[in-house]
Amino acid sequence: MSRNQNTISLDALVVGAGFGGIYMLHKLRGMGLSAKIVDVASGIGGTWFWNRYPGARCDVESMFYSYSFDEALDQEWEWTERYPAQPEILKYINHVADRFDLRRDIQLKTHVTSTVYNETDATWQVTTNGNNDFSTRFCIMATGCLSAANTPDFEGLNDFTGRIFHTSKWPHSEVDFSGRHVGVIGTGSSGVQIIPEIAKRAAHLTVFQRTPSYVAEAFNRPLDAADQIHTKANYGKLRAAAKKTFGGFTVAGNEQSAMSVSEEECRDKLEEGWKEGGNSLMTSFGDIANNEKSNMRAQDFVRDKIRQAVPDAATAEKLSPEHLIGCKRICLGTNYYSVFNRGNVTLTSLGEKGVEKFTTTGLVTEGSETKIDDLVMATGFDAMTGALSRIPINGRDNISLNKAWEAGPRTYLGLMTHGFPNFFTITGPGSPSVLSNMLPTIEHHVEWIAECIDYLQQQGIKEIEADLQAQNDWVAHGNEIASKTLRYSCSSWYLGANVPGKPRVFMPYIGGMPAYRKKCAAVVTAGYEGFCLNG
Ligand code: N01
Repeated sequence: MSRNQNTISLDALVVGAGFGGIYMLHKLRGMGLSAKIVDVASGIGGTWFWNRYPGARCDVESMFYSYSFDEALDQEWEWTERYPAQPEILKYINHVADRFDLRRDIQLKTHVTSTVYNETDATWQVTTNGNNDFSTRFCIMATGCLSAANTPDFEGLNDFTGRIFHTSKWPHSEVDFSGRHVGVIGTGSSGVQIIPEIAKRAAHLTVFQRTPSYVAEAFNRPLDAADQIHTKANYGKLRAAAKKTFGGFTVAGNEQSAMSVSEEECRDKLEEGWKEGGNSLMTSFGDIANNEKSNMRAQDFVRDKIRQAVPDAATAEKLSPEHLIGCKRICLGTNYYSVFNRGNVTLTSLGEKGVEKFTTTGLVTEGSETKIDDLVMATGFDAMTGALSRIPINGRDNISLNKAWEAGPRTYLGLMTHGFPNFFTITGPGSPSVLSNMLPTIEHHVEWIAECIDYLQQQGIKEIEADLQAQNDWVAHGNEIASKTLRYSCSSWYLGANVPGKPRVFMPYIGGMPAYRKKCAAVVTAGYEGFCLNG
């Protein structure tokens, strides 16, 4: 029963005002449906609203980290840099919300406290901490893959008297590190971006590293007019070509095996990829991600780059990863490694015991205390499932999503879960999501969901739900192909390995965007094969 006086009835409620939610609302409106977005944040932007730490930047090129659904929008927006910084991305999504007059249906500062399916009238009852609840036919979770912060439960953290920050919940006002002793825990993508920024200002920065990362040089640069004009004139063609690539990125890459060429030729090609910047290193050859020997050549290449950037052999050694390259998501940095040449930066490798405990004045590692004024946790996310598992979601027969997913997420196509009718997940686990360029991937899901809802309306169908067998087959297929890849072999957040107690299941679908798009389209053509359509 609802605690609040007001319950707003809707055709569709979208949870999350990031890129997925914003486009979903626009689409639903266009179909003449009553729809709203709720988001706990005080502004729109999803992950880009929260991750406003110094240095935050996207590792996908700006002109393709943008919506494609409106040609005029494509043509009018001017990106300023090759890789967009967080403020520019946030400005872009705010522009989109205004341009399509979406704000009047976005309810911010509203936390969804539960989502329960009422079988009697086939509605989702969504309660919030705000002044109103919702009763909605369709519930669409646009809660993001990397939105729930992973905050390790460090012993004694509450005793620490200094300032504590998490990269994914960064304050809105500028944080001044000048003259401070700062500790950063975490050297993934967020750590790699924030560490050089803090180093510029702090009196001293200690980086606490559990696992070193492979960091490719971004070679970010301002976008000149010629870049923009060329891309804008060819947007359609370029976007269509990107859709044919594994991850929906613009760089198609070289199909050759790194082992099919001499060591010298291989290095030259990797050097070309490195200089191209960004992910081009990984696409220098077609099999870096799935042939261990080819992977080793790319690893050696980056380890040499580290030694070149960091003359102190002991530090270079500590910075050199040993795991397979690309197994964890490769980071994109700007002069990351050379920051460790600075006199005010210390790299501390965490031993077996990790961070042993916090004291009032610092943290203890390998039995000794490092005193710090400020702690920055760049410890990542409870990826893909965290945002959903933190909301009580109960479907048919009152089964909870957490129970249904207790051995790892189970979905059909990453779009729906058996037992949860009319409940969609945009870029949910079981879809390519984080292994692809999120913007076109989000658009694909939004358009699939919109088409599905339209079909249900046209056909007078009350409910759609993933068929259990189809879901089981999809999960088995996803696991089977993931288990054959090198990505399966290391402790990454793709596997949930960064969160203690989380089931180790490879969560994104690793069959590539083209195969995935084909499957989603085939399902529709076959009358929503693998889904149960009721009533
Ligand atoms: O998080 P991460 P992230 N004690 O999980 C360490 C996207 N993103 O926020 O590797 C000590 O990658 C952890 O150590 P380990 C992108 O998809 C993109 O950096 O688990 N250390 C690791 O070093 C990315 O992949 C961009 O051993 C602990 C770090 O914290 C994803 O978000 C920018 C620890 C976490 O790294 C996540 O990136 C930012 C503990 N208890 C993010 N727990 C760009 O577009 C964790 N760590 C460029």
